[in-house]
Amino acid sequence: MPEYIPQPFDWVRDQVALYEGSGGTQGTTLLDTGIPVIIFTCKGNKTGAVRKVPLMRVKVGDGYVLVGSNGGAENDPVWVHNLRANPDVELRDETEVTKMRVREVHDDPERAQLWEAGVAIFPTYNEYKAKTPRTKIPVFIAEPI
Ligand code: F42
Repeated sequence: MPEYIPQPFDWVRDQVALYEGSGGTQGTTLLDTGIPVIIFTCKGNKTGAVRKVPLMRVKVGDGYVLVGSNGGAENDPVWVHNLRANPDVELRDETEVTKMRVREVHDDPERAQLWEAGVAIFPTYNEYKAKTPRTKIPVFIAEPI
């Protein structure tokens, strides 16, 4: 079994530990915003390690939108590379853990629809879009296998 390597950021690592450690009953929102969060588990494309990534919970039908905003940073989050290499993930939404396959969505109208679904949950995505020099913030959809 590959080893789990936690994220280097304390607040993220601690959220994953509380969320998963409580079986999805605690630590399920973004800090004190009350906005719900999911965690996906993927495989590191370089280390092969187990990686766990909390993201805002953007549910569309029985799928979830994964937005690579990375706080508006100039570079994509590296989990994007993991998903492009290994699209099979486990997605935890509170107490539910589901095996899902991820696909990147490049083209409108689907991409625009998924982006709007994200902004409806977390308007700050539009601030990140304005802040980042990246031309496109990667958008994926995770769908049950
Ligand atoms: N990030 C978002 O981009 N969007 C969100 O909606 C979002 C919401 C959110 C809610 C709660 C919370 O606690 C965090 C949230 N985040 C959100 C932050 C998110 O969890 C990530 O911290 C952020 O997206 C950055 O992702 P990242 O994959 O770039 O993480 C870095 C910090 C990281 O973990 N780096 C590791 C390291 O050691 O530096 C390497 C991780 C990794 O996957 N390595 C791969 C491997 O093989 O193991 C290689 C990757 C490569 O370089 O190809």
